[in-house]
Amino acid sequence: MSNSSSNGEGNGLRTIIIGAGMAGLLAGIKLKERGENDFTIYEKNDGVGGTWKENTYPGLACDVPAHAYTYSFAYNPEWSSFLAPGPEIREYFEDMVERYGLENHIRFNSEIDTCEWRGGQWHIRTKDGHEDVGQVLVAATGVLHHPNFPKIEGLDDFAGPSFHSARWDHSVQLDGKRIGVIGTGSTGVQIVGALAGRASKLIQFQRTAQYIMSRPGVAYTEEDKRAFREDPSKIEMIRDNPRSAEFRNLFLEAILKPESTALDDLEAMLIQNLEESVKDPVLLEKLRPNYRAACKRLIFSNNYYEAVQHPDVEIETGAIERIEPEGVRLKDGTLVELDVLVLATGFKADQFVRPMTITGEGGMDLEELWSQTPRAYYAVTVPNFPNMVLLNGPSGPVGNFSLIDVAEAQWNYFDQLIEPVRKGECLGIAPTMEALDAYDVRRKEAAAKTVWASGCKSWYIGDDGLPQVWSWSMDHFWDVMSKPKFDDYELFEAIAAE
Ligand code: NA7
Repeated sequence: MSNSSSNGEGNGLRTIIIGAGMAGLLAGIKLKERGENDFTIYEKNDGVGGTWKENTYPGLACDVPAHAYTYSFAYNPEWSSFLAPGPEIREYFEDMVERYGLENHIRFNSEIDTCEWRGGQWHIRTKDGHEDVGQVLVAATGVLHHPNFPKIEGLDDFAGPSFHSARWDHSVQLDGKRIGVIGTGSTGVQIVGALAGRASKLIQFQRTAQYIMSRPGVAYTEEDKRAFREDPSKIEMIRDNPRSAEFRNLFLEAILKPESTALDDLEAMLIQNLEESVKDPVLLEKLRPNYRAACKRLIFSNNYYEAVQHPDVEIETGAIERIEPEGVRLKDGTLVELDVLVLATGFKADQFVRPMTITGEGGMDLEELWSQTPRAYYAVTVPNFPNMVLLNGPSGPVGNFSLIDVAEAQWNYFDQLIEPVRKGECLGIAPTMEALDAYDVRRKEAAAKTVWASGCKSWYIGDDGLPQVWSWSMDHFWDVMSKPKFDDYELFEAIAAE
């Protein structure tokens, strides 16, 4: 077995990190900060950035304010606007690689196939046969990276170019074309916002109307950037902005207590945005959602309602029957003729580390443990999978918050959790099954009460019909992540004291 990726400089544990997106790079930076250099980040793509590398569609932007979607230890005064465009975020992560000297730790074009806990170590193997061994496994694979191709008959029959939003084909000429976009999630909304006026006809196929929250896309001037450079407290003001905090609290209350007036208030705010923005009464009714606000992930946009009122843009609410070479055939028999077809149909959000095969203590297969639905103790660790952490894993807070803050808190938790292994008190540490089961009971109980479970379809809902996301307050999350409860953990192969 080759262990060629080992940098051999470590004084601690060897760590294998899966994924060079936001969370995987974070793990690398944090290890370096501790003076631990014995780690390798395996990345299936040929560059860093994860979702910000894979998604390149027109209009791609983060809906969390740029200064909040930034590592807490690496502010970026240079963000071009309040909401950063996707390519800029990818560049930020590329800069982080350089700034923290991660280049030699990343193995690109290396997709891990299997991870096996054997003899107190994680043995991994990539698709191209490379093998490696380490004591710690960091699964930073992201949540939304397996494109969901809709089950629509004839999808392959379309004569023109057709692609998923996360696999944008930049060789395709868009200007002056008849473009169809299936889907009205954040992605479909951003694409339509960007393409309105460029296509000769832009038709968005809407199965479900969305609530849209307006959010200004203010561009920062050179003066703003200088101020951010000179006075980081200006950045902090955006991160802790009391007005956003006020909205966050209203939003959280609405999610966690759908019977509260907070949800009515939120809904009223969103409907007001719709009614004030859209003039044509027919279009307005097409865009009026028929479910509770925030049941689906809230969409932030400053240009969507303007875009859908562009004379060349159309919202098609007729159900799709099938795709034909010339375009989309609706159930009522109408053929919507198209030159380009974009599938903004989302992701398989229940995949996490799949399709890797991960085998834990005693040959336990993660797939088996997850046969009903992906589970992890407080979203981070899994019984019988020692020294393994999931960053932004199942049941974590993924809804409308900065996932960077979430990953940083999860890393801080794991960093403390792994201490007994670092000290040589044991070879491995993992939560007990009882602890996971008890957590799951609490989680399901809380999840069933949230607005996410109020009857709409969304990527938050798991196979068990319940939301797969953090269903308590964020304060509870920060609190739980601040310190591991070691009583809920078991140690593997403890080394007897001399
Ligand atoms: P989403 O939010 O999962 O949206 C997918 C969209 O695709 C949604 O409007 C779906 O309609 C639609 N869809 C999916 N399958 C079909 C079929 N078969 N027919 C018609 N319409 C379909 O994915 P996004 O990529 O937009 O956003 C994902 C996350 O990325 C987002 O929340 C941010 O966190 C960033 P539906 O609403 O189910 O009726």
